[in-house]
Amino acid sequence: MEQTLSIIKPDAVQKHLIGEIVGRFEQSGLYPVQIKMITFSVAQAEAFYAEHLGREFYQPLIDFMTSGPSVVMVLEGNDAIKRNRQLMGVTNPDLAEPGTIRADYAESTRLNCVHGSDSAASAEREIQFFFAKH
Ligand code: IDP
Repeated sequence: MEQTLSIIKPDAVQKHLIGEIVGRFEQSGLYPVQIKMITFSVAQAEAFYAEHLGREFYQPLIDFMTSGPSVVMVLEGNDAIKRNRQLMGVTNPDLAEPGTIRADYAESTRLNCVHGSDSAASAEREIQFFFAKH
């Protein structure tokens, strides 16, 4: 069993896609084991996306991620990191495989519905970021 961090971003929450997206995960054997709804603060968004500081899309990304509530969850399942990325599709929805979340629902490379950890190291860091034990 492996764990990964998934975010349903503000665009997808606004479009009432929480149930649809969580349903796809569950039907694929990726089960939420922790879940919460948060509105990112600017500080949280900047820290979460620190690796993109300086890129031209960084500030619009921070504005987008702080624009409304997101659903943050830990998904558990076999090969969860890679399989979540497959279900999501690639960053640009025009290039995403048909049937992926981004191909079906994302309206742009920025407003692309979901986040998923891209490696074991990222998954560990990102799960800790949102679900640190106190
Ligand atoms: P990922 O979410 O597919 O892992 P990253 O390269 O880590 O993609 O980028 C993080 C997020 O930043 C993307 O999901 C998207 O919302 C936004 N983003 C990335 N590249 C661009 C871009 O070229 N234009 C606009 N937004 C972008």
